[in-house]
Amino acid sequence: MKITFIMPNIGRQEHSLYVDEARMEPLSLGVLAGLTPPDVECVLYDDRMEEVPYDEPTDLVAISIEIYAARRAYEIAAEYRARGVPVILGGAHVTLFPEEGAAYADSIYLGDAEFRWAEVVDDARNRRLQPVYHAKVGVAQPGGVQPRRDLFKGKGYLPITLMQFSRGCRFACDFCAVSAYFNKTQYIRPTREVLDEIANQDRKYVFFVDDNFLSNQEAAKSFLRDLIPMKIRWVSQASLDMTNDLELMDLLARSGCLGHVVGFESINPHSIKLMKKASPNMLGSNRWDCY
Ligand code: B12
Ligand code: SF4
Repeated sequence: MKITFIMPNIGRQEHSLYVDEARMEPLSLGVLAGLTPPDVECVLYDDRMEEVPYDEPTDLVAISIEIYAARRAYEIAAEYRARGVPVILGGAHVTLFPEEGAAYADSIYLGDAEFRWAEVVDDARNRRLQPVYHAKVGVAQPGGVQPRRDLFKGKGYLPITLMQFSRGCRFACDFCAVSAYFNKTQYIRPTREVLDEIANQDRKYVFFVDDNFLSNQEAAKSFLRDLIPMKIRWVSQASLDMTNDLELMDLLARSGCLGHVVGFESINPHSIKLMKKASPNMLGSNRWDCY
């Protein structure tokens, strides 16, 4: 059996003025391939980096969708389905808008792949793919499953390794897909599994693609103490309340942190309050502040 994993672009030049050139490895598909039984052949095509070879024989096409690439994903799905190849769609956008995705695929998968992907593969192998798979969300790669990073080789990605220390975030910003997808909860991986994943790849630069690396500051501090001996350089995404804790700031620096993407969203306190960007309880005071 052969599965073709596809990461769609925002659009192709002939259809769209904007083409994503982020050139970062698609971790979701690496994880999916890592969860796939070893007797299944896995190939990966990244529409952002290369042409998708629609006529190459395959038994199942699995596409990961974030909202900005949905239209392009449906175009790709249509090409494969016209050739009689079954298509399954998954990812944050499909999970949050299942009716839309279902109109363009043989099957949709709602939630994190870890929980039911093996069952999907078994169903596809036996030609009994179900129209929808409902799965939970939560801890990444239980048991230390390693993403298939070999599938990224030779495609021209930036030399930085993407991985996760956690998924989700405890905050309730009402514009945020992460808050809706993870229901205002952060799920943290066992430290040993993350350290093993760092050791199993050969780059010095890591992007922890956590939604809010510092959502639980005490857990983050414990992880950072163990990260120091790994001697990597890393970046992530985190909320601004980190600056209240000098011990945390020190551990960030000592563990090799080069910076965080921080969502300020607005400099207008009224706008911040309207979008529930932070609550007085979270701040431990009556102030509404920028997170
Ligand atoms: C890393 C990241 C980026 C990186 C790009 C990474 C890359 N490889 O190119 C950067 C920083 C560049 C980026 C940019 C943007 N991003 Co971004 N990004 C993320 C982030 C934080 C992590 C993605 C990731 O790797 N997750 C790790 C993998 C393992 O998890 P996963 O993708 O959720 O996949 C799991 C499940 O969803 C499921 N699954 C996924 N696909 C499939 C497919 C199948 C078939 C199955 C069965 C299951 C399945 O199983 C997987 C394993 O459990 C997500 C947040 C998030 N939690 O996903 C936002 C997120 C995807 N980004 C988002 C946005 C809006 C953007 C931007 C538009 C922001 C902006 N305004 O510029 C840009 C657009 C980028 C572009 N294409 O031009 C939104 C998308 C909203 C939505 N509803 O889809 C998210 C969800 C963040 C948010 N707070 O809402 N991003
Ligand atoms: S702090 Fe960031 S990740 Fe958390 S809910 Fe708000 S916008 Fe989303």
